[in-house]
Amino acid sequence: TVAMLALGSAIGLTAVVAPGHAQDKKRYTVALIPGLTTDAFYITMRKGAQAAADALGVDLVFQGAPEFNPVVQVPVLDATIARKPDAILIAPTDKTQLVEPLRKAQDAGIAVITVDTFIGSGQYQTGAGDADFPLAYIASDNVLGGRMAARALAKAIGEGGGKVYVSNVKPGISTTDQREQGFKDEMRENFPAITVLDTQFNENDANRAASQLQAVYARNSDLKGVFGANLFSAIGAGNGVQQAGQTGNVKVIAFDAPGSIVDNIQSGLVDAAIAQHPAEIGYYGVVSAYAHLTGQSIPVAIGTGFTVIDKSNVTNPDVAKYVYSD
Ligand code: T6T
Repeated sequence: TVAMLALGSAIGLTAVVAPGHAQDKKRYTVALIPGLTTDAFYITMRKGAQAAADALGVDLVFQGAPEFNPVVQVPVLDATIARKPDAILIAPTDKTQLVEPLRKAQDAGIAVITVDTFIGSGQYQTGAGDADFPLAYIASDNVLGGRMAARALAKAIGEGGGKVYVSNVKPGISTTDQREQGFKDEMRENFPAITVLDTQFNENDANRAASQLQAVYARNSDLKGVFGANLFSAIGAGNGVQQAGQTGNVKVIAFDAPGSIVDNIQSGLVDAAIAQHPAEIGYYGVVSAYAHLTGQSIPVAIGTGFTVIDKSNVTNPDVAKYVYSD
């Protein structure tokens, strides 16, 4: 390099020497902790995260629990903190129960970013409250998603109105709480002829969501529709409608788009699916972590989009690419 610099100045060139060689560059480790491992939504998020990690030369570790539950997620988080990654991307499974466990990561000097779900109010880096310490929140706009589901269900059941309900996971999860809120607000404000019955909570168990559908239908033979507020709620609600022999009669709007959604839309069991863009969430999660670790400032919130999939567009490749990888 010295000889080249000398030669460069001898012939009047300005040598630009990069600070350090590729092999001196620090390799960062980013851990991604999903809500649960066996969920097409998080499997797709992982793919996006891996694509960014490959592009940036980051080591990505994917470690999660088999259920969407803080009781099993917190030990995974503790074990991850003990391995001292440079950053943790996590989908917290509860708005309050993950605050203290995540503070431990922050205290250990690990950069914390939440993906999909948030802790506290989801307003980070404001100096308010005790859960604003994560650096960024990267996710769908779930209130908007709930409103979109309400509009789709209102359209599916037609002008006359009628009874519908939300099949949901459990209270305390930021995403599904916001979807239910957006759904109910939209119905109240814009579709007053539609009655929203009590929410049925299924603990992320599709079988439970299916039996609940049948129980609600048994009590309300005039039930017109159901909004499945996440992947398992929607699959379960759809199965319940099918088992009750009400395919096409009780309309189903699904949040999320696992592979099975294509058949269910084509068969008429599901009217529309609101697909999130989980690969984008994973991709921007890793990019944000890397930017922060290398001294850049990063946006405190990044919103990713939706694609509404229905019979009219399900075979279009520009739409089908948003169906999740199983
Ligand atoms: O809907 C997604 C995710 O956004 C939510 O936070 C939890 O459930 C899913 O993973 C789907 O199962």
